[in-house]
Amino acid sequence: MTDFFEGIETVRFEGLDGGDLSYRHYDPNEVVMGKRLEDHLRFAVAWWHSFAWPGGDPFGGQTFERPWFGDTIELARLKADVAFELFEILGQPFFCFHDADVRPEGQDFAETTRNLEEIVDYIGEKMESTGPRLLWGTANLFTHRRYMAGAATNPDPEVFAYAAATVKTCMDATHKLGGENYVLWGGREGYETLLNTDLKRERDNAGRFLQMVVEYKHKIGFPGTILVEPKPQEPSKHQYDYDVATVYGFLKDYGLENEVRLNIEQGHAILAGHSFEHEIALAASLDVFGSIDMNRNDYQSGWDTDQFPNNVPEVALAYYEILRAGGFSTGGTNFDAKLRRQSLEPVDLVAAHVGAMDVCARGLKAAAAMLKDGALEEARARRYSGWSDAQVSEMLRGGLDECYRAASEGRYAPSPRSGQQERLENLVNKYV
Ligand code: XUL
Ligand code: CO
Repeated sequence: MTDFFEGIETVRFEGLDGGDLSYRHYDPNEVVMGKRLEDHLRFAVAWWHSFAWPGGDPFGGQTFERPWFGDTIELARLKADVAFELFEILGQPFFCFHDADVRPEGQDFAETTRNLEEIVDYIGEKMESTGPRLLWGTANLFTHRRYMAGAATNPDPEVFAYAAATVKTCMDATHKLGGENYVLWGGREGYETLLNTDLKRERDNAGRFLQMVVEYKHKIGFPGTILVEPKPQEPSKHQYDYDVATVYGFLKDYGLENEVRLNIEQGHAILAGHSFEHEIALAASLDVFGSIDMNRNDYQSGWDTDQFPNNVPEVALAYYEILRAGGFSTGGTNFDAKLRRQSLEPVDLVAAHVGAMDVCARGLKAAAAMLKDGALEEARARRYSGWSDAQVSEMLRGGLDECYRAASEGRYAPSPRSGQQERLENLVNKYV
């Protein structure tokens, strides 16, 4: 036991009148649509933001003073101790990590790998004795200076190889810990300027890299899902995994659309000019939806602010699409969210997650109520009901000539109908 969270009790569901550090909406055992809320939401804490991030911004460095900051195995163990204490306080069923979040960097690849293996064993013991599971593991292929021009898309093949070797060690670690997914976010897989970039080669190299990941997954028998996390820019000016549509085209090009699914993040969707629910709905419709990184971007700032979610109507629409798609299978709700840099106290870390979990629970329950009500789905079905008409398949088969003939004969004389947007929005507001 460390003393980091001293005086902070385990957080419990207390209902609407509950205290500051209680769940007012998230009762893990509440059954919604035949499933416990905990099993619907599958919450995860992100190691990088909660334990590794020092609180810096482009104008200033570290604001957080954590007793585990430093690059030694002993401090990495202390960090893991505190992490598992937070999971216990929150009752979090899952966590996620990058290699660089949990282990110190060594002098060379071999030492770095030994450090990772040592700390993964330690984490494994803690998982066994306390219960939380690994939602996903991933490799940090963007912080170290060797990756400044990308990893899989680096102009230097030695960096490609180093990154691939690192991914192998992270997949091994994820597999060993029983991880349910493995994530690849293309941190610097993009470019700063086209003037020095061979775009076609870089895209092909990224395709081969992902094929190698999938081949290795099958080789070691990793049963989890490989997930790609789209983001349009930041840190690179342009990133190849721009958004769901772009990644889907990429997967098709490299024959991976049945092997890889998507991890969709609210803030990344906003940066790409989409809504979170749009990205989820599109992935679901293409049958590549996997998991979500739940957070909130500031709508004015224009960068990835990674705040904890606090907007129930938005979150409800996201979970509405997830429930329509049948809910999570191996995926879950990972809080890829960080404290504001002035939120110095250990209790701030607890409160941030408590609030976020409550927001998600409210959102999911609202989404389930909207589905149960059925009016939205009925309105959608009514809007497209013309497509079940027999003459429609004839029209589709017949091509332009058939459409011309039918329209000339007056068989198609469309009369515009209301899209009913305001009425549908009113319906949503009934539940959020
Ligand atoms: C960065 C981001 C990452 C990924 C994992 O914007 O979202 O934390 O989720 O590498
Ligand atoms: Co993310």
